[in-house]
Amino acid sequence: ATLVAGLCWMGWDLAMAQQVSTSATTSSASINTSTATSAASLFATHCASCHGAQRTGSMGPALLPESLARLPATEALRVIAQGRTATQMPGFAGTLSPAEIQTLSAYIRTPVVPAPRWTDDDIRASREFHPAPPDEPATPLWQADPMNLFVVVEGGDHHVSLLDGDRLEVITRFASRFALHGGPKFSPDGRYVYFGSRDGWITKYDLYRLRVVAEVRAGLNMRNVAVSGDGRWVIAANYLPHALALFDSDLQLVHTYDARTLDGKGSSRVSAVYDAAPRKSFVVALKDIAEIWEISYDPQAAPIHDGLVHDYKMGEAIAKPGYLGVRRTPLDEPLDDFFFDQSYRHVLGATRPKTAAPASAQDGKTGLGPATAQVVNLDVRRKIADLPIAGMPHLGSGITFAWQGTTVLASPNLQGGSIDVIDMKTWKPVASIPTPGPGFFMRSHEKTPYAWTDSMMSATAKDTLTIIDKATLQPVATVREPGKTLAHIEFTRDGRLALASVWEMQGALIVYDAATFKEIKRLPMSKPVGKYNVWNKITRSEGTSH
Ligand code: DHE
Repeated sequence: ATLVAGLCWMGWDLAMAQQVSTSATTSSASINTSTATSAASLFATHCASCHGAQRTGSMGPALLPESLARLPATEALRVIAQGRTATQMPGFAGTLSPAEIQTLSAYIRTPVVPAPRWTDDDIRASREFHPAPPDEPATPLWQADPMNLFVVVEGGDHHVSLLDGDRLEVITRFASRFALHGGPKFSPDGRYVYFGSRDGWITKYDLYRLRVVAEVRAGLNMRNVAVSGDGRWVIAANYLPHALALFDSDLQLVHTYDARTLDGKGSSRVSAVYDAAPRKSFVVALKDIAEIWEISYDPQAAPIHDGLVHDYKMGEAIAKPGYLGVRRTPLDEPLDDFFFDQSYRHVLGATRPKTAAPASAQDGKTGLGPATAQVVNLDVRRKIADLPIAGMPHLGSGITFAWQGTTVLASPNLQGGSIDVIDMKTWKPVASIPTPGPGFFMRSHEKTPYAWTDSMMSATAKDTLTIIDKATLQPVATVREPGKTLAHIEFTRDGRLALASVWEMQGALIVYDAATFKEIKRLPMSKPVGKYNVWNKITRSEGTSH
């Protein structure tokens, strides 16, 4: 009963849980029977609600030997005891004894038998499609500027609010899948939005007709989704299985790409996939293989013919050898997180340190090995520069803007309180802007002189947003929500208003005047983790995430 309740709480129905091609039976290869029983019970009590009753992942990652291959045993013990910085993983040192932590650490390295699988057939069987009624008009059910809508993901009770960015009123609010993660992605005309959940669901929602069009489970543990610039393709990056899944715009599976080395011996979690619209391609980072992949959706794509390439044969779907094939660029190390320059010729990527900071060091600079960051040119297909960023850069949240005749990248750092600013011509640092503590997100807009960032990873300054003058690279103001977590900013289409989240269960969206920094309006929301403006997203504004 507890497991069923847990599954339902996680947004799974039982039928769906049974579709997972696995059994919860645990091998006793490395632990004896009675220890296995107590390990399973410890897991069900403390871990299953986030990591899935069958360890196949949900809000937390899958806890299977397959996905923990790169995690040293000592690190697993440390993470269970102390938690993991920059994630939702809490520490259990105060709840569990050292022996229980040892038991859990061994348990998650014990294979689930048979191994969890999520096949193409599982993906296809999971799809639900709700075609439009034949006489449905293609007009919105509401009156508002369709380009100034905001989609607000409310993580507290797993809902999404659709906000009119002019009137600052909620048009509708609907239930989402459990634990959406990453930015939702819009179709090029801004009518449809695609959400991705940590446990693998993609939902296509019609913003005009206010209804779910299609849903599919792309994997068991998913990182993010991307939509092609021509609106024809949707692609999902998975940790489990180690694969990308490519869909048409109505979420019919077209192809899965195994994240494997060319010789087939190594496989990898997929860190993230992004659309590079000007290149008509998807760009893919792999967490365990030192390669970056580019998958062209340009029907005129040049043939792929060097030795590094694995050309996926998709039968009739491949009209030309380069079309929807994988072009591999070898790197020195795998990438966790990356960002494009405005031309999309360069990828700015970071490899996170192998060991995370202890929770107590969140405001400090201790406990971490160095992160490495690099610039890869997608045309010449090699690393062209090292990026001089210390700590734990969060390049995925970076923004670019013009500064003193050049373009700079500004990126938050998950460790230490500063914003790194890099000249994108020379790839050299030009400033390190102090903030009161480490932050996660950064935003600006072409029509505002300021960039806004949070310090949500800081115990003492999580309630403060820092506003930075883009001309002087100096902090000029702060806004605070004392004692609460204040984070994730997005601007209206015209850049006049900045919307920030009070990240609490009884939270709110606060609307600030972007010139005076005065609060204009406050809308109650349930932990509004992120908000996304249709116009800023579909025009790939330099101040927002892509
Ligand atoms: Fe995220 C985006 C990776 C933890 C909230 N996060 C992203 C993206 C990546 C990423 C690759 C870009 C995907 C996209 O938009 O298409 N996130 C990671 C991690 O590796 C990390 C550190 C560890 C993990 O557990 O996955 C991580 N992320 C978190 C959180 O703990 C956050 C704060 C809370 C949560 O809901 O999980 C969180 N991540 C977000 C949000 C975005 C995001 C709100 C979209 C930002 C945007 O403005 O586009």
